[in-house]
Amino acid sequence: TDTQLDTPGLVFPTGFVWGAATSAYQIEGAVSTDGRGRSIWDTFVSQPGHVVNGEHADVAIDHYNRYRDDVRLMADLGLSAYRFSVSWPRIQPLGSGAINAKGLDFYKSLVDELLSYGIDPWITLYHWDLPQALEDAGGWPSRDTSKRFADYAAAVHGALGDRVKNWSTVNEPWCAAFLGYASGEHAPGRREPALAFHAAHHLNLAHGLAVEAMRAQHADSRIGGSVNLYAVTPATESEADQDAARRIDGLQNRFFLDAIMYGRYPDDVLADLSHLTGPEFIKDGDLALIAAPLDMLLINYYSRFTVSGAPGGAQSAAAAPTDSGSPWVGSEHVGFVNGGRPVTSMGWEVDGTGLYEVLTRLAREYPAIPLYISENGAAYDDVLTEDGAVHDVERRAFIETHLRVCHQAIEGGVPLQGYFAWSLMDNFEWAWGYGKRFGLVYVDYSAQTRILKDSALWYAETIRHGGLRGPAE
Ligand code: PNW
Repeated sequence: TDTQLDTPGLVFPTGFVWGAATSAYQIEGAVSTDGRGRSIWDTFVSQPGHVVNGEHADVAIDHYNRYRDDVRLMADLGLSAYRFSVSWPRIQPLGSGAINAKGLDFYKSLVDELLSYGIDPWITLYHWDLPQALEDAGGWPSRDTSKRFADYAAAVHGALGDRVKNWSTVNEPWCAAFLGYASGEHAPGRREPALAFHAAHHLNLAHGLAVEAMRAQHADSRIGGSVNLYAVTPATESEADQDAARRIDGLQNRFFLDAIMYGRYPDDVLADLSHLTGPEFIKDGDLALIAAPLDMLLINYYSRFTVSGAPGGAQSAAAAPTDSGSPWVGSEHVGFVNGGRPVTSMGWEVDGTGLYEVLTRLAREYPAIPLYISENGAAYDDVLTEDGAVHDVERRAFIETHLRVCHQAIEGGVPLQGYFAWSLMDNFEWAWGYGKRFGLVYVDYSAQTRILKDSALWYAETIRHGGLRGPAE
């Protein structure tokens, strides 16, 4: 029987986007095929100590060769949209200049395949695979990289903008800047806190310049940026803990949101960072460019941070698997404490109410703009049973909990218009390698076979029904 009829509140609005997401380096493999250049991740994984077990993504899940089968899987799940990223070094092997037609052809074929099944392609232009040649020229701490990104964005958008409506510029500038250039747990693995701040600004500038370049081409495109937001709570009401929460919220959330939404950096965050570097790298006019009007905001949500100003807390909320510094530039003393919630196999606390806080805060403090959850999901230690199933009850519960929160937020007036699960398939989880599985689809990494986990079957049913059927288990 259809329990949906008994719980009418759980049907999502017509037109709600049901999606799943991936990124190029995490799934494609084929790193030397069809003229692809090297990215900072190719370099980073080749150096010892950066990735658990020395793993790399030369083959990953071979999506470059198996994309037709993978799109058929998406169709089987009934996805209305698929969010993927374009690999910059496939399009411009050295990060600038002539376009590599074969690289572009891959994404044209992928888009055609998606459209043939009625699946809406959502392109992310930058998901961390900077061409190595641009890193050699200074990387994101160099202002020139922002301009190179705008050229690249214009090239991809010019070629695909007639068939792809939804575009996102930079995925999670916080990670690209502070994990890449401060803690060094992500490529390019540099530990230069002041330059990480410069990188963050240039990633914002790259976003703004790319929006401007794309607007001049296809007027009907919908363009947004992707930010990873956290709910942040002080461990206690003490002044020190509240100051710690202000700092982490400032660097993680407000620094990026205030810039792209309002064209300003928060004064308190600038003060937290002022001992590191002078402000000259932020030029007049930059923030106006960064605040180029957007059609939507894409939010990646995973967890809540509970923070303490007392020394002696854990060094990093992200709990990097490799030797690394702190990503919390200017606030290295802040401690991350256990909030007492169940954790995923990343050690990240599961907290749906944090997503509610993030969504309602956006609706309250930032201009009314359509919102999408562009990533939400969890890694668990999946077990493939002898009969070829994966009973990932925890992942299913995780997604269900967060979808309930989405629904509640929509009922409360939050303009949330879609949800993308991270990830469609198990894949290369950056510094953690293949040990952390986020997929709705299980991947056998030696045979390259794909198996729908129980969570995928459940998600497909949810999509078919346009919402959740019964009360949470
Ligand atoms: C996001 N942190 O990464 C990315 O967009 C995905 O590519 C990734 O696979 C997914 O989340 C799961 O990790 C993050 O340390 C990586 O706070 C690290 C952090 C946050 C997000």
